[in-house]
Amino acid sequence: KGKEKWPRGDEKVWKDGLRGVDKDVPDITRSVVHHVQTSLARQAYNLDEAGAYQAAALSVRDNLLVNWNETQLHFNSKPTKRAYYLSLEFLMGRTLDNALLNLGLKNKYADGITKLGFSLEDLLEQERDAALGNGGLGRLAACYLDSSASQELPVWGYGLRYQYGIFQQLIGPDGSQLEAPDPWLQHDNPWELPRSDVTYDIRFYGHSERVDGMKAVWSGGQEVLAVAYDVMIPGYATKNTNNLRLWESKPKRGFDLNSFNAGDYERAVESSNSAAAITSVLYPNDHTTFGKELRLKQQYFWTAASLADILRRFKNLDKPISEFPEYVSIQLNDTHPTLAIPELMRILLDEEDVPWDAAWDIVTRTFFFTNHTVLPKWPVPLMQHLLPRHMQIIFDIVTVEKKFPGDREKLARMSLIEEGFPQNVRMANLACIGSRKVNGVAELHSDLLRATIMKDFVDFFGISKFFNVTNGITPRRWLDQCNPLLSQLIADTLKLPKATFLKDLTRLEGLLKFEDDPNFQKKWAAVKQSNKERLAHYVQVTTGHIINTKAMFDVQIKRLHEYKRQTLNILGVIHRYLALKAMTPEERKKVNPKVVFFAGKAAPGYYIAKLTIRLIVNAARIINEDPETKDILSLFFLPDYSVSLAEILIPASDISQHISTAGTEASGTSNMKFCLNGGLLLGTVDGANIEIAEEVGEQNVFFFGHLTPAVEDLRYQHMYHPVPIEQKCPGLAKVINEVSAGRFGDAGVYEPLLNTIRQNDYYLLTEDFDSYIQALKLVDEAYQDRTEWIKKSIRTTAKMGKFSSDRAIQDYAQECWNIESNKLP
Ligand code: 4GP
Repeated sequence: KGKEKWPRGDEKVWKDGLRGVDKDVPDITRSVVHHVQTSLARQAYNLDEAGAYQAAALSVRDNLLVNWNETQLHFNSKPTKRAYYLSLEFLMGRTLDNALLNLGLKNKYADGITKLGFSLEDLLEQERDAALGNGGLGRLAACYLDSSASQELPVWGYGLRYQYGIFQQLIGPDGSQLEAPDPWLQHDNPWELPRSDVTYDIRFYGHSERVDGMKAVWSGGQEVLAVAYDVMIPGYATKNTNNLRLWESKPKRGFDLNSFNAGDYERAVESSNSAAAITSVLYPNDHTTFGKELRLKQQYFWTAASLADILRRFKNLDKPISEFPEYVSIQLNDTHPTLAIPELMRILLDEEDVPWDAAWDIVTRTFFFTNHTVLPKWPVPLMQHLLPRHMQIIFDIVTVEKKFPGDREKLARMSLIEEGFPQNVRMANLACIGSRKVNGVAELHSDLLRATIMKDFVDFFGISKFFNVTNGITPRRWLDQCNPLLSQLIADTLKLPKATFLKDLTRLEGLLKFEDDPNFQKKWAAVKQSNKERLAHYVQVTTGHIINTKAMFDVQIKRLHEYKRQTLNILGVIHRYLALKAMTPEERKKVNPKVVFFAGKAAPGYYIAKLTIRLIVNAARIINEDPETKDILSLFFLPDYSVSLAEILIPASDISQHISTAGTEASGTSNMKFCLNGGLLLGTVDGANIEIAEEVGEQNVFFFGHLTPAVEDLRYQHMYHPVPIEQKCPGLAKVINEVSAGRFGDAGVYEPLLNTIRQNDYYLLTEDFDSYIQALKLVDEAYQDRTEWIKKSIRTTAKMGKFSSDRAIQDYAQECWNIESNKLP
């Protein structure tokens, strides 16, 4: 870089920006230059994009900190009821852009940074995603934090500060997924504040001795230190700035000096390593990791630290402990934080001297439980070893037994303990019994909970304990940030400031008035086109492929899982490819071109899901090179799916796929993101797809497949009266045979995947394949009439108001937490 002009940008601005020189310099450049000089100890002449990003981020952080401090002061100034969102995952993505948007400083920073010789866009690209989550559940938590702050609600998040987030996904030479660690903290993270003043001792193992009735003393074992890191969560267009507190584990005292002095160095650091290991890595979600001691340790470490912190804050209010639920509501994000229930019991019984019944009353008025998916269990022996006191408390909770003393079968189903070798603790039952309310995440899912796994509890507690909060997404990130052109077009068309609809998404309905306006339709189509070009550019830079942006863009992005049926999609693509191959060149000329995108990670231990990735990648290699078809069909698996990649893919999609077997996808949230950005939905009658169709009108979505009530019967048929696939679904059989025969390489490799369909076909691909292909055909036909398609797209966006996470958070605030908005003056 020797020949580069020194410094970059305007020399005077740099010089003026030096501390205390010229009072007239705009604040922003001055504060960035100040951070370059002092926080980074660098200078204008050697500053690269990474350094400039750090300095800009630190400068934005200064703004956040002022608001954050004021918010805490404001809420501490009088006794305020607060809600706490306990989530083992927060999939935050990047922060700088979001912070600038919410603070209303985007243009100012863009200008200031330009003056310093950089571009804001380039700096945004420097930031690494904070990927402390697996998928929907973690991203939902991030949207909820944004909405809570934006609505000036006193809500804090509590989570873990993993040293390594979700693994980085690479694709190996044979097309398989490879995993590498995600060292997201390698460079300083400007968005967190280490709080060495906020620490708690957390105990594991040891023994518990009953002292007096229901009380006990838990002692011995291992103690580790929980250290807080605070992440500021700015509200949109408000000063209110909430907190996300993440815990890091540390050894309580350095290392073991006795062993060190005796020359046993390994032993000396052993316990300190084991303490630090607790928060070292996020567990990938493969539903088989239960029973891992470290994961149970994570869960206890985090819930215990969070509760200690919440209790300390409550005690500052100087209120009797019986009033705890009047000031504290705690949301359990799935069963992961369920140990908070026995932990609060332990504190109340053993440390606060509250009698059992009063303690249980406090607990069951404090917690609220959201179910997102299947039900984990923990082996009793593991719990007994790691958390002996909590195991005692769980055995002491006999709420249900008291009410149905005679009904053995019912008791067995509802019990916290599942009999067997070993016995298991049923975390969902514990969460349900210990919470004031229980909810699912979409209407269908909540109905299913009430009708199936929670049925006995509905009989026991009454229906009013069980309700629904349909998930939502934040329009700040998922409209304005990811699709600035669309956001601007909407503002210009509705003649409204952006803040109007970014704060009240139902205002988008105003767009319906313009759906027939050819001028508006043209602008709408132009925005989509430019987002497709942005994605094409990304693909070209990352893969070298050039994409036809006039083609229909068809996208499926989500965790790889059998129930989400990426396999159905790829087999559908192959079906299309074979059909194109069978056409004459003349016939092919009439076909509308299509590009299919996949992205998503499979859990490292999930063999079948990984085979699906391999099949997609290898099918792409053949299909994209086939001179007969490559102009009308191409296929991409974009590696290392992340929030930031989703922000590029979603605005570019014409159609997106949400095709889970009916009754298996609790809600889905990317379906909402695509629709908000004017992408149409191809899906099964499942999760939130149903409510989306209710809003936008069924004529504007493409539904296919069996309905939930049929699924159980079909599975039964497959199990006991199997019909060979050639008979059941010849179209699919043909595709499977081609794959099996090695048409896409690797003959034999895919057998285990194909056998899941040939054999009991639990996810019902053979049942839904024909109607899926039919639906794809309808999509093709609809796309021919571009004007009608654009109208559908406008209508879809216009009717997405319900799916704002602002609405969802209001549901929680009113139905559960009983907290109120309180805007900073
Ligand atoms: C997901 C569900 O699979 C998805 O349907 C839902 O939209 C999302 O939670 C948010 O509620 N579950 C997970 C998980 O991500 O880890 O269980």
